[in-house]
Amino acid sequence: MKITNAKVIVCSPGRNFVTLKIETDEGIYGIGDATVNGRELAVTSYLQDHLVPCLIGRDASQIEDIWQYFYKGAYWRRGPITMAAIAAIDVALWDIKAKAANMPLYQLLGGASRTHMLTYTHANGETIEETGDKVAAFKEQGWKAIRVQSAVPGLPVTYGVEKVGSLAQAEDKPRETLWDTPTYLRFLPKLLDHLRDRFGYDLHLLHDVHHRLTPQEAAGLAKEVERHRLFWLEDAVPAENQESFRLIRQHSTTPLALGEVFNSIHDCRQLIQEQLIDYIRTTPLHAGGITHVRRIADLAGLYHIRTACHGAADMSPITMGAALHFDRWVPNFGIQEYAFHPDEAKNVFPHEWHLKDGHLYSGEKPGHGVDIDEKAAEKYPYRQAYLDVARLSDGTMWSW
Ligand code: GCO
Ligand code: MG
Repeated sequence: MKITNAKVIVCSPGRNFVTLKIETDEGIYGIGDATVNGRELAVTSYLQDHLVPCLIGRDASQIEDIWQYFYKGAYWRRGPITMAAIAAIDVALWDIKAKAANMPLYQLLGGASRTHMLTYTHANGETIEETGDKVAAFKEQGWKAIRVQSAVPGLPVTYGVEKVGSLAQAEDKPRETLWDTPTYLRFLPKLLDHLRDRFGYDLHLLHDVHHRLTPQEAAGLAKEVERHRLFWLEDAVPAENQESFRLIRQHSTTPLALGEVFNSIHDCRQLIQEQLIDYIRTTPLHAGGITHVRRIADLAGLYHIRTACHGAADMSPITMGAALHFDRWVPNFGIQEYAFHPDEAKNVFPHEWHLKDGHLYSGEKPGHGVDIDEKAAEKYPYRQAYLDVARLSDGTMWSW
């Protein structure tokens, strides 16, 4: 089966998405997501200008060889742009292979290990009470796991406490926000105290620190919130330095998750092998597609670490489809994140996966079950948008 055409489609149905569509001489096509939030056009060019010309004419069934060809062949290995571009090709090729086999993708991966996926969503409130009310509403809808974020009093903007699914900022420059660690560290336990008092312990609560603490601060926080029995504390520390998680581990039993910004198994090898984390958040987009995420999951499985695919709304419904087929198969599944795509995105990317009672279902259609309506996509041209940046009150740049 020869690849006859591959095109990159950039659209903004509520937010920006970069899609690769691969066509074959047998009339079967597949699609993959290449979105890197805030850097969309870099990966678009990487695909269009550098990978697509080398893809045409190749045998679509050689997924592994094509992955290695683009990974080793670049010479400049790894990095989010390279790995997202390779992922888009990889996911589109798995889609084609599964459609050609007339099977849902999870069957090709080895068959189902479960029927449906435990999923968490986001309760974000301006106040502790408002966050609690949102948790109550999700609980009512059947959700079993909820990530809780609340505006930190005194800070003008807090990560996560924004309209769900919206573009970060449709502006020509990133918005500058303010961060203050001591205020946050005093505040978070109060939010969790309120939620445990109100809802008890029969509900999974998660929290995302979003890379803002030092290892020593994170160790103190993880120890203090042990009493709240979190499902996890996410991205407590920026993880370029994998060893820094040793300090947190030595002081606390709070489960730790990270990896949404990782793009390779080498970013998490030490974290996994030293058992410094409990959940690995790599997803089949930013970490090199199904082919590479499967390798990470297998390594993690040896060390009792479970998967937890990143599922923010800045990855298209295609990534959610691919992730759900991966989740359906992976033996060491932990949880899946879901942050609701804008309605316009649902029209551009018709999909079979669906939500019921706080769980996601992959669907049974051949392939990954997600399509693109190219006519509908044309109605939503790309808009420049950046993620926020953060500074301390004296102007020092901080991690957002
Ligand atoms: C999460 C993430 C996101 C990221 C976003 C950046 O846990 O879902 O932290 O909210 O901030 O994906 O593009
Ligand atoms: Mg996160």
